[in-house]
Amino acid sequence: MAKTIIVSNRLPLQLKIENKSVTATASVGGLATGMKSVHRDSNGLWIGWTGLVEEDVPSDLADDVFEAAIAEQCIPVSLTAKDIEGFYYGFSNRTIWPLFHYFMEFTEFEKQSWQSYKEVNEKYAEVVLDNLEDDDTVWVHDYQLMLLPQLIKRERPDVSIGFFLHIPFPSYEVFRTLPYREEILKGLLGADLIGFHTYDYERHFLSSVSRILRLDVSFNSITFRDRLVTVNSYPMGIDYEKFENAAIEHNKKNTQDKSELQRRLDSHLDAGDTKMILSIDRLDYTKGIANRIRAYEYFLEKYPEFKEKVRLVMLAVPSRSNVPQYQLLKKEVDELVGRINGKFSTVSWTPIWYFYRSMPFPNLIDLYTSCDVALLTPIRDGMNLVAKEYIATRTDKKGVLILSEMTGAAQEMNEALLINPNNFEQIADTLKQAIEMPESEQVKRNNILQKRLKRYNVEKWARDFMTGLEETKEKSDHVKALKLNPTRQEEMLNAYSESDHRILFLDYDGTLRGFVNNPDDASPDEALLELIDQLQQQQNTEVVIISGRDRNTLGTWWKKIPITLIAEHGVWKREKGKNWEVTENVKKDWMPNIRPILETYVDRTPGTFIEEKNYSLAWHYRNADPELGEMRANELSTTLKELTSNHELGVLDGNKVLEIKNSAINKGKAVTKEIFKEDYTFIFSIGDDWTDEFMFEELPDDAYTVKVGIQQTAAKYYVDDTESVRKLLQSFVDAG
Ligand code: GDG
Repeated sequence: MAKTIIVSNRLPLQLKIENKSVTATASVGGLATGMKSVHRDSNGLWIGWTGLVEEDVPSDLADDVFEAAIAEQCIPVSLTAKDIEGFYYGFSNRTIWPLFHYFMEFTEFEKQSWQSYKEVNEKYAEVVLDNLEDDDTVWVHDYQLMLLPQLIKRERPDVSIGFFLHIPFPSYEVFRTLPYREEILKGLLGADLIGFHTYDYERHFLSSVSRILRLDVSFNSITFRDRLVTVNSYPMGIDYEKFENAAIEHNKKNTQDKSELQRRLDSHLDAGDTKMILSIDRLDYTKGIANRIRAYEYFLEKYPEFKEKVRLVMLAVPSRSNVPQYQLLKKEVDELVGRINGKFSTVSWTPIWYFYRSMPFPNLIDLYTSCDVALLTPIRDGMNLVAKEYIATRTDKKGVLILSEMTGAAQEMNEALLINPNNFEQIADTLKQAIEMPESEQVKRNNILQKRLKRYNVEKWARDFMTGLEETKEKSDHVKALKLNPTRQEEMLNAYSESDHRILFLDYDGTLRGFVNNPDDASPDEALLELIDQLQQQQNTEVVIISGRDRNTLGTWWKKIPITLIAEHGVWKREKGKNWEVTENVKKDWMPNIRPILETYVDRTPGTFIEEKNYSLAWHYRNADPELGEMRANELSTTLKELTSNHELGVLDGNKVLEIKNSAINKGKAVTKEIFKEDYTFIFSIGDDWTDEFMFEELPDDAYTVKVGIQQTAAKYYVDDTESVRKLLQSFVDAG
């Protein structure tokens, strides 16, 4: 049975070695819960690191560690202390983590840790490949494993691979500073589906792919080599029921069943003296903890009436304490808390309660349910699940969430009070607003938030991603079916050899000749002239070059070769051995009206230019900045379509070119006229862009239609590039 393999840096397990025996307990984090249906219910496997380095596992217990993991449907990747230093503390947490969270000043570019990152990704790949069977699906998680998709795809191109990034993907301007940016992007593009928490991260990624790798991006699809990669956003939810139920159970407890922490909290709550403001995060510089404390200080100064009336309950969970910035942050937070408590405390009041530790889940619920306000102020955060968990535990729908707009969660939680974490004035005012917010308003806001969080829970997130991955596979299968593989090519060559009357329609740019920056420089090279000449010399073979180019250029380039030329999508024709003639009676009176519009786009988009043909105008944007070019092309296309709709004019979206021409003219019409003139028994057409689709659609079903490049098409087959086109035509010549 086909299975899903989940891969993440850490396994969802806690392994302990005590008294020469190994015990494994499943951990219950958000990711593990979300993946439960994929992992546990469908015979899945989870591959990752156990948390124990090789040096810490006595050799006689290595098998036991493996067995303990297997019992939980997990397979360990064995890593050394050196691996963890270079790959995890090094490249993952001193390069990628700060850079992707826009902390460029903390980002270190160390060649050795990059080396270790590559080696460890290879180690993961090895374990995945060892466990991979036909039809399995792989879902890779997070920034520690960005090279893994490509490492798997390289060995197993048939396997469907998904990747999800749990942290932000930064803007191109930041990402481009990474020395290994190409490798990282190519590593990720091994996946068939790449998921992000928000549309903004998706947009940043697409922008980097288009600018750095200069690949074609169409909406959310990227053409990478012979594959289509889909990119989409899937905001991660929480295990809503788990938090809601825990809160319900918590609220039912009588005093003796309550935790020690809750009893202490109650003694303050019952006295009704203070409102509690909650803050929970890993102690990480991205979470804006120091800023939060300073903003709280500012609040107490700006609104002194709240002294002794509020308390900040701050849980900071130890994290990555091997990395210097985290050690410095710990020191800074300790000092800030000490200073502020020293400054404001009274005999009966401490403004900040600070816990630097991890708490068991029931205590987390104690905090969530006891605090009137949650103050979460990350400087950057991929999503922030704490915000969602706080809302899920508010069973009476009271409580106010103050949330940084720099978190992914803020995009879905508009009913929270959103703040800029750098604006102390705003945070202080918002704290006041939260404390004074009428209960009816709190209920109204939380009602909406809860409904949404309940619907988009973590299981739905995992399901949506898996469905997206299946759909991506179907989409690329559809395109893959068309690949002109050796068997299909042989069948085509047999038909070619057996035919006594053949016609070949060949598009020029992007088909016979690769694209160059200046279209005037794309004249046929000697090899191409020779190839086409040999082709036209074949018995009973009609060769037609059919292009959007103007007749002068085509005529000059192919002067010496006796073939038929069709120019400007079918307006002009030069039959073999004859002169040019107009085949369609077309108007040109629209040109003076449209040209000025194109000129404004040339002015506003550096690198673009207008090509004026006899019966059409073309705006080329191949040399423009890729994103700006696409954006302007969309804009211009919409404007032109509105303007031209009543004038029998059409706008063709070609390969990096928009062409405005009479809509009655297209390559489909032109080829139809040709094939009806004689009785052909082998019809072939090949082309790369949208304008060639007219040919593919109009030609009879038994015609051999071939698209150059992998895209949705009406053609039957596709080949990868212009080099393959030439090889194919050469095989016609050889077949005779
Ligand atoms: C990364 C991204 C993204 C916290 N303290 C304790 C405890 N927790 C639990 C919370 C919550 C989780 O840890 C923290 O999740 P966050 O989303 O807030 O933050 P990161 O750890 O930075 O996670 C983040 C996430 O991945 C998912 O994609 O949202 O942006 O940075 O679930 O409840 N749990 C227990 N004791 C604690 O003391 N038991």
